[in-house]
Amino acid sequence: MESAIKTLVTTFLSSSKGKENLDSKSFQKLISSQFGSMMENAQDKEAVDKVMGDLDSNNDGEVDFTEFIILVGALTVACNDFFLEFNEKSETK
Ligand SMILES: [Ca+2]
Repeated sequence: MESAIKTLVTTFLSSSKGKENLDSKSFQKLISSQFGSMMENAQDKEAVDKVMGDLDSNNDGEVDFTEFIILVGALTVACNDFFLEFNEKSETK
């Protein structure tokens, strides 16, 4: 878990080039490079802009680390649900 947290922080900081916020271009780059297999529309700029708008809770047009973690949390929950469902299906076989 510690290494997962370290990866989150370093990935965010390398995408933001050490800044506290990701602008829309950096956010799109991070999403398509890191979540390409999890998010269907990772290459679609409009779809990514919508996700970014939903995350940007303080409406400053950028995504800070706290806002970014909400997305990671939501994707982690979705991933967990998928595996739980998968296990249930394989157990009933
Ligand atoms: Ca923001």
